[in-house]
Amino acid sequence: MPANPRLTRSNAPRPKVGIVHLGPGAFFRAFNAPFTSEAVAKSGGDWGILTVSLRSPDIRDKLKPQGCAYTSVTLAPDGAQYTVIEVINGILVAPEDPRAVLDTMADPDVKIVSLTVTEKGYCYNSATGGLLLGHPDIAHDLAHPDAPKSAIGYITHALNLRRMAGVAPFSVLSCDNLPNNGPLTRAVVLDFARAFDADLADWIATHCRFPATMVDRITPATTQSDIDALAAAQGYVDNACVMHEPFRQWVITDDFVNDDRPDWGAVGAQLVSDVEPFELMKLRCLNGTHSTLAYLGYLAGYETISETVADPAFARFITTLWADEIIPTLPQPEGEDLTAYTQSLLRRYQNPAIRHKTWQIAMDGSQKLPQRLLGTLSDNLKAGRDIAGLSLAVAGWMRYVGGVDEKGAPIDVKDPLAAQLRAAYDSHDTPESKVAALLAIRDVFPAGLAENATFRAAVTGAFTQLCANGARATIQGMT
Ligand code: CS2
Repeated sequence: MPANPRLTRSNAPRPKVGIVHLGPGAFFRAFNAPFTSEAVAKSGGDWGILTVSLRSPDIRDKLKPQGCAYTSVTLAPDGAQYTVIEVINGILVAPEDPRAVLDTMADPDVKIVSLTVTEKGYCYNSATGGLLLGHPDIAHDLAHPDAPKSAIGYITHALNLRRMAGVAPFSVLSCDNLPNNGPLTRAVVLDFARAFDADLADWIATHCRFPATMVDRITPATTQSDIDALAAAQGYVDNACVMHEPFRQWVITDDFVNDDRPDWGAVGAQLVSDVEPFELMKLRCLNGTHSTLAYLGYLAGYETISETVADPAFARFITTLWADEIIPTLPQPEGEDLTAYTQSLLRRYQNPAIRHKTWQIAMDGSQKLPQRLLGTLSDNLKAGRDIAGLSLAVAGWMRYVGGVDEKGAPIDVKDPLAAQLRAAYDSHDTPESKVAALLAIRDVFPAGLAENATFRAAVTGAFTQLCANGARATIQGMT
């Protein structure tokens, strides 16, 4: 049989580049790029995207040979839909040519710099919300304006080039799952700018805009078998394809420099004056239970989220968690019914076509726990509400970062603090002292929460049970 040809880009005219996007990962290709492509198709505008990988050449090597076109595969329980996306005009690998990245970001035609660089890409301290000035990449970037490494370094130095050239700033659009991601990005950029040049900080504070966003589409990492299945279905090879669920939701604060942005509202994005209630809803209901299912599901031996929630005890557990411990902490986002929202989340998790690995979601827990679980816990403690389920989730994370599963096999823990977490876990023998050692890590647990006696007792009790009985029996005992 002849081999399938590689996907190639059509000859359709390309809009000029108006967006630089940092972080060309699967989520960007499944979410931001299709939204922008549809907005351009519907309402026009020079909103081609130049995307930048801050580290690895992998995605560039996959996208470039196909002219940066790729397939967005929508996986519904009853079948797949294929859309070729051609809105990416080019891709740069920052370490290969930092100057080219800065020059593109400084180009007056670029109106927006958006980013999906994951939680750790912001180099921020979750307790203070400020920039980690001692972070090695930040220290490097302050000393090397021509060759930064971090997203924050690129953004601030590119804004400086625009200021020097008398060009208006771009809007900075964070699309990561962080609380108040727009103001948070503004705070770290201003911290960086202040450490570099106080006048630059003033200029950014006055002229730049940092709209907040809530982004949502479940997008597992693409696997070789996804690429093979696409080739079998469509007759071409696309190494940069992305697989995602049908659902998507994008809520954006409508606050851009010169009101310049693609017409995302025409293709379903919600442009609002206050994103925060939507962000809290999504971070706490979706990401909070995603992480809960990731740790406890992994420990119970489940490979994916859909397998985990196919276990009725787990489905009951998160349903109760939503109702008793999460929804009561939330302000009402306009137009949302929170109970219906969580019911539809459970259906999204159940989609068997989405093979979202518990191991993938378990990554970087030290960066995710604060906004996904710990804020919710603190709110419940203040209000005197139940915390049993959320405490079990935190105990699941603790058991997981210990690095050995329930059968005694090693767990490949991916986390910037992995070594520190493992050391804290291993340097103590009893469940009580292991929990105490982990709660003492201030980069994860704020003092007020870590020292709360009710919380300590609940996490210690849950962790002891997990160690004695395993995750599945513990969950079953709770429901
Ligand atoms: C997940 C998210 O990997 C994770 O931590 O919880 O990527 C989740 O799938 C998205 O936020 C859904 O919008």
